[in-house]
Amino acid sequence: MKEKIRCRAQSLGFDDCRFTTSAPPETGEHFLSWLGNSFHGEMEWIARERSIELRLDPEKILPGAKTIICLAKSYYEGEALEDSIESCVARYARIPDYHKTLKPTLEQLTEYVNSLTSPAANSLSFLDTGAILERDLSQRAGIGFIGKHNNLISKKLGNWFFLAEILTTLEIEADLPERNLCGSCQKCLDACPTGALTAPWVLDSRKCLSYLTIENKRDIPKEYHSAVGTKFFGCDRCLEACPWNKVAPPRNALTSHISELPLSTKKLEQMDDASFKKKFASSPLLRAKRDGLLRNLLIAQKNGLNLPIE
Ligand code: B12
Ligand code: SF4
Repeated sequence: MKEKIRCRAQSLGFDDCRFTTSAPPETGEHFLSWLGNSFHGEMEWIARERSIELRLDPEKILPGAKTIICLAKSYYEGEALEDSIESCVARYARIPDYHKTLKPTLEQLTEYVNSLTSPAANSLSFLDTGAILERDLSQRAGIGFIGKHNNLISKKLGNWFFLAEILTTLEIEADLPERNLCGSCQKCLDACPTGALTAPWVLDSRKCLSYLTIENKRDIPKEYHSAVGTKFFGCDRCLEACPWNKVAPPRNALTSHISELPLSTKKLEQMDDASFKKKFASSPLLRAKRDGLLRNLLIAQKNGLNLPIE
């Protein structure tokens, strides 16, 4: 059954597929102390009682669950041209929104998993937004190890990949966890321009440019404006610094959609929310909303961003 699922995952375009049990994640205590320190900032959804309860015990999400199928999908598409508009956006956001593009394939795989037994298994799939500690469980399944920058690093993919999971009532033998291979390397911590990585494996979202430019709906505190530089959506500096990326060849052909977006402060100012939603519908940039994107562009522009901004 394991090989069948792996083969189907591969034919659907996933770059890795591994298995773990549905037992609680090992680093629940870390998650609780992260919340206790308010490192989630204003992402209140992650701190709700029910969200915590489910993240600490996947079996509460699906009673009778036995296995978690962990999947990785690379988004590494080679290097963007220096000073191009793509280079000012986090890599994951240069391509159309993975929540939309990966969902149909994840659903196909989930249906396939259910069809393997009679009576059919019961399964639920997750892609970023579910109440599940994706990195933790994926490390236990052996997809990779959690780096000091908090991201999962794979020996074959580097750190440029999305995670997705299928929680299922099927009982499948677990794979071995990956061991941590960071060693004494601290390049990601040194690369962070805001000190958001307050210690290895500890991220204070309130200082993280990914949070400040995407999730945060308020002004970006002045003290971080120069750190934004010209990168107006998300941040990849800690990920770029990881030496494990040297082993990861580009997996996909460049499919950037960024240069087709109306990324002009003037155009954004003239746009109402409905037309913004329409124009940015398939882009991850939608998440920042019109006001957030405009806020970011104005800061980046002050820092020298020289793009089609009229
Ligand atoms: C909230 C969130 C954010 C927040 C908070 C980030 C954070 N570090 O928690 C913000 C907005 C800042 C963010 C940013 C980014 N995110 Co995000 N995010 C999430 C989300 C929705 C939840 C993460 C979470 O639960 N955080 C709480 C913390 C405490 O949990 P954790 O990070 O999983 O940490 C665990 C481990 O670090 C471990 N641990 C802690 N200490 C130690 C110590 C040791 C020794 C060990 C071994 C383990 C260990 O315990 C923790 C708890 O279980 C996940 C999807 C999901 N459902 O999991 C995506 C997710 C983590 N994000 C993702 C991505 C791609 C990003 C960005 C790269 C996007 C960008 N370029 O701008 C950045 C990276 C910033 C960074 N350095 O982490 C991917 C990561 C893929 C990967 N290869 O790891 C995910 C998995 C989404 C996906 N499905 O692909 N994100
Ligand atoms: S994403 Fe940027 S700001 Fe956030 S921890 Fe990494 S380097 Fe620091």
